Amino acid sequence: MGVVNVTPDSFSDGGRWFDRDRAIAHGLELRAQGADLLDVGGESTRPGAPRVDEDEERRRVLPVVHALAAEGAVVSVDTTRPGVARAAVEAGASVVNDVSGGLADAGMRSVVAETGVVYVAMHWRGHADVMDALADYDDVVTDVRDELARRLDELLAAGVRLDQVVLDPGLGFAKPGRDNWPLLANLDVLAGLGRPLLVGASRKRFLGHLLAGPDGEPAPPDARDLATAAVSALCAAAGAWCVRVHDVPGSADAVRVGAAWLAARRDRPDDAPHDDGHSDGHDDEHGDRNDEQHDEGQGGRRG
Ligand code: PMM
Repeated sequence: MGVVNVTPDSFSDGGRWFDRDRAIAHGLELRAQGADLLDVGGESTRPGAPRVDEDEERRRVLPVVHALAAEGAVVSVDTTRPGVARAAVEAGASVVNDVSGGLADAGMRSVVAETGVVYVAMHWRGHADVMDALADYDDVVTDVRDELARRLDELLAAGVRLDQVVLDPGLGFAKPGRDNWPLLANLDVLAGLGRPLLVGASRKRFLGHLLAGPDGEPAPPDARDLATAAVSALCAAAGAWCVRVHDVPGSADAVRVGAAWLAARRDRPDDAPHDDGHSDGHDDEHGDRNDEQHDEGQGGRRG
């Protein structure tokens, strides 16, 4: 999933695609680079960001959704507002990406049920202006899992079909740096809820802190793309359905690596003999395996 932020103030790409025509061109470029999905958003969710007026959000996203869908792109709308979601679906979006998982406005659930679109329900505890104060967990992995399970129950109770729902741990949302790694390292616990997972690690603060220089200053957002790609590979190897990223080429390749890794694990029969660490001396066999790998690799999932 490639990110198209039609905002003047996102932390990750602050205003670069705020102009409508540039946003559309950027979306098409991300698709050409390998994005299967384009996520169009008109409201920044960076910590502390103020809310955008609904009319302004519509003005930002709807023309971009319409133009990208008209070009044949699969478009997702990143919004917490049911009215914006419905209008975006009418303009051609086939996925609604709601960072609040239906909590910001419960009316979102009926829009999702009525339109039948794919719905990404992210783990969320409050809007950007207050979320940093809501980061209190007993155990972040089980707490996020349990809260996502409640979101799922609420959606089903509102008439949403189970197969419409994708779940997302909401990295960086009411989660300081230390809380993001256990979620990434335990995606299997979230996958236990039985729904596909979307992961949005791209350029986030916790990667900036990880990559801090000797002076302790976090790496800036545009220096976090290689680390983002590493996370994308690991997510794909863990079976994630989608990664949401700003830099598509790196993550598109990374996701292919992770998907090939996962496929190789799944292909191995349970009763295969364990490697005892000794070579059998058949070097040709290794050569054959490498050739197979070079021929394969088109079927992997994309970033
Ligand atoms: N992160 C951001 C915005 N939308 N949507 C989902 N589903 N998951 C995320 O992690 C997520 C999101 C914030 O990043 P941005 O400001 O760079 O778009």
